[in-house]
Amino acid sequence: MGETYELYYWPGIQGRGEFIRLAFEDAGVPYVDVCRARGGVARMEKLRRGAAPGLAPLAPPFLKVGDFVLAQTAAVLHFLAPRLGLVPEDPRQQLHAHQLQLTIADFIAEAHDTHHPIAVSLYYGDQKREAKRRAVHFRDERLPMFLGYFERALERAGGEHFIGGAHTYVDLSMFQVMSGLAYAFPRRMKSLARRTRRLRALQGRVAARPRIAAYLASERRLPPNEHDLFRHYPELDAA
Ligand SMILES: N[C@@H](CCC(=O)N[C@@H](CS)C(=O)NCC(=O)O)C(=O)O
Repeated sequence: MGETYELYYWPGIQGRGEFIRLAFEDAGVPYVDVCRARGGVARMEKLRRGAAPGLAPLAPPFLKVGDFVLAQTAAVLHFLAPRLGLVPEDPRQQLHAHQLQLTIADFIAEAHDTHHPIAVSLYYGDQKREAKRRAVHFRDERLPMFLGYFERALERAGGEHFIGGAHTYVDLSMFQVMSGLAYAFPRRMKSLARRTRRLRALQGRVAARPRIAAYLASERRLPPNEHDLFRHYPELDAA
């Protein structure tokens, strides 16, 4: 293909776009974060309405390379990773990476639903009571369940990396999940610290990778905020 990689995602939040940004940043491969420039959101909306040939994306993030447009975070990473050197060549390992990324997608959807349990079209303030109820179950049941699964998967893979002893996009994505959870649920994540030793060590190793460290210190890395997927509402957190 050889063309420019264009990433389409909402400006102002890390969101699901961040999983794709981290892959480009870690690989040191140039990409255009289209919506961060003037007129970018309008271009994104045109593509959502079907302006490019072929299948139109339903929701961002999506990637455009030449006239090929691809949506769904996990599918975009599955497509990009071999090109960016972020997954081994073995097709089974690529599918296991994809499986883990899809599980991450399930996990972050549940994290999001703690602050929007009724509808994304409503403000948080309009669903605060339901959010509190939902957050109890997320903190007590779902969060330990997902984190336990990922901690065990990392242990079974040797403790350093999720796939084949190699650094992959799944390691990068897990860094993002752990960072987001630490921001949104600091008290609960602290109480789970002993049960997430390997995941926290992985988070530290990814943050220390030279290109990732440079990215995190740059203006390109947006600060977390309460419009994002991971939001810090103290009333939704508890040890
Ligand atoms: N399963 C999709 C979810 C995409 C998604 O929910 N995108 C959000 C932003 S993070 C959005 O803009 N949704 C618009 C909508 O659902 O109308 C993925 O993983 O990429």
